[in-house]
Amino acid sequence: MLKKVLAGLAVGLLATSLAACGNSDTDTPADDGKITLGFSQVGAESGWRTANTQSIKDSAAKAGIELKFDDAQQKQENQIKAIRNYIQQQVDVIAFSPVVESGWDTVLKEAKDAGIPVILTDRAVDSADKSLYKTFLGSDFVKEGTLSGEWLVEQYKGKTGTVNIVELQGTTGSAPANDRREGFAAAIAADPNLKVIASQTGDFTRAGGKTVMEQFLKANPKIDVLFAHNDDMGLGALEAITAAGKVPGKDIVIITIDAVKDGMQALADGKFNFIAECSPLLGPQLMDLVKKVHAGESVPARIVTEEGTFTQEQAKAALPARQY
Ligand code: GYE
Repeated sequence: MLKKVLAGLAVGLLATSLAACGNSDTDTPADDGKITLGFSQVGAESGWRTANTQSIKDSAAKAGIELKFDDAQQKQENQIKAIRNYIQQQVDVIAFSPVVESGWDTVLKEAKDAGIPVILTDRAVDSADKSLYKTFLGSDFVKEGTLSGEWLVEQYKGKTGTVNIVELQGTTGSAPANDRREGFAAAIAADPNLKVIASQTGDFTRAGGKTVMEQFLKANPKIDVLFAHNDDMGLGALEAITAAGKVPGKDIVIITIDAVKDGMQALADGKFNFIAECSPLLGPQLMDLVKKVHAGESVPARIVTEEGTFTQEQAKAALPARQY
């Protein structure tokens, strides 16, 4: 470790001359025998993301993997920059959670040409060339949307009259926003009374959820249901709903996705009505995959996270043991 720090210092001081001589053996990431993983995280936009970052950091330490971590602040350009840095530093493996689905082919090709395997975690890319990454570990977002929609259909079974739904979408162009929207829309199509009357992005943040919900409430006198693509936007929306003199969970039925602690608390308190779970605890599986791809072993092309759903009663029961 000390050797690495000193090597790092020397590299810093002599950056120009070293660059001229090419790579020095003393600063290659693998010189202490550890696998080096470069990880580019989306940002810190939600409770889910905080738990995901913690899981990745904890499990890297536990697995003895040297982690280089970068927070892209929800910007694709920052992620591309981080990935290019990891390529230049010749890390052993690169993993990242792509903020949006499109626009990754060039940088992924650069990693491939440099012989560095790439693992996608949490979110997918839409690259047609599947050889650009080794595997994708994460949730089935379409299913989360479907389960949310199916629950709603069940609630309004046998009832008459139009049900006005507003939707708080996740980050525009992100896999979870695209897929959750799609799954939900397909499920509620089973009941023609269920109508999405407004749908807009709140960027997966509490602040976004609050602002957009305020606009929804102003523009629509009758809102029966809110479908928020994550807990945080739902939590932000609670403030707007209360401020508008309505009772969340009663006047407006609220469905969210994630099941982080604050969301589960709102569900147990009767402010939310249903949550489709999305697990952020991807770290341990990711580290296993990192070891395998580094060793040249083959891994499944897609690994789907296991998750369930929660009603208010189930949230009350699960809350005391909830880790995040
Ligand atoms: O649902 C949301 C976060 O990509 C699954 O990103 C993740 C989503 C999660 O900001 O809370």
